[in-house]
Amino acid sequence: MKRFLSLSIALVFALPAGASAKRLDVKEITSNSVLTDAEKGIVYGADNMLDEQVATMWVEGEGSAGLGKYIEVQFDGDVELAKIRIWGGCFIDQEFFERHNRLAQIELKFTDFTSQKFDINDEMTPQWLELEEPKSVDKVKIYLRRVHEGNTWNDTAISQIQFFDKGGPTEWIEGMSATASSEYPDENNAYGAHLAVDGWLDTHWVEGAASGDGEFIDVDLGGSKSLSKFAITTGFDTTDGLFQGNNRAGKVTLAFSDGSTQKFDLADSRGLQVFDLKPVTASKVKVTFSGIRKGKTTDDLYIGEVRFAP
Ligand SMILES: [Ca+2]
Ligand SMILES: [Ca+2]
Repeated sequence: MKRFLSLSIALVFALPAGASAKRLDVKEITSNSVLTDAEKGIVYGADNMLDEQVATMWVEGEGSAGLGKYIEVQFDGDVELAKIRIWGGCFIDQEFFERHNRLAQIELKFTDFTSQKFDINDEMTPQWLELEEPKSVDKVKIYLRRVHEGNTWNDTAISQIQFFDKGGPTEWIEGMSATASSEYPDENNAYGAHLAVDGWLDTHWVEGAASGDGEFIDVDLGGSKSLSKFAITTGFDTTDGLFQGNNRAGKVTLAFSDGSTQKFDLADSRGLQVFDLKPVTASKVKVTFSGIRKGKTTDDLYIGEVRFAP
């Protein structure tokens, strides 16, 4: 069996206590410097910072580290910007993180001509940057000021960026952990159950039994939580071809730790599918898959993300 995904990701996100803010919608994100790999046909554009994929990133296109270049973020109207969470490097794995430049300092410039600088630690974890006080803005420019130098390439990467206001509920519960009925064996643990709750759409749990029918993921919510929404991606949904090539789930059953269950039919499509839950309070959820739709090339079920919202 051929495996296409070579990411060996063992990210455990250290999620700080600041995770209780509402995410702000970005209308457009651009940069005045973008790396293009003409040979491979890859553009490391700024929108790669919004796609929730760990394997895609913005990279500045200068021969240098890109200091002085900027990213421009246009929000969907006026927002109260209070916090930024940034993955300021290449987050594919620790080796690639160290080979590229990582952010050491950025400067935010606002349309009222004020600005604020932020120092960023050289750690492979998303970092929270808090404004001195929340600011009403419709756009912001983010300038590269200093980097931690890569040991191989003088290229500065940002894998993901998110913007938040001060209050409001978290969109999805973070800091969940997971185990599974089986895992596709891999020495780098590249298909483990933790990859179904890591926040990245392009990392997947893959079962290690037969077709995936009756296989399950046990999700630990990290404490008793009131739940109102459930979301899931099914299949190897990075591309249409990979999606068709591998098994997808057609049905999912959620068994909550309070003893109740809820069932959902899944569309046979790529991307996040979001469902309203009948209100339920639980600390754990067993997520069981059935109604398997068979792939053209392998008989393995892929699940990219399982999410719950308060
Ligand atoms: Ca990305
Ligand atoms: Ca994932």
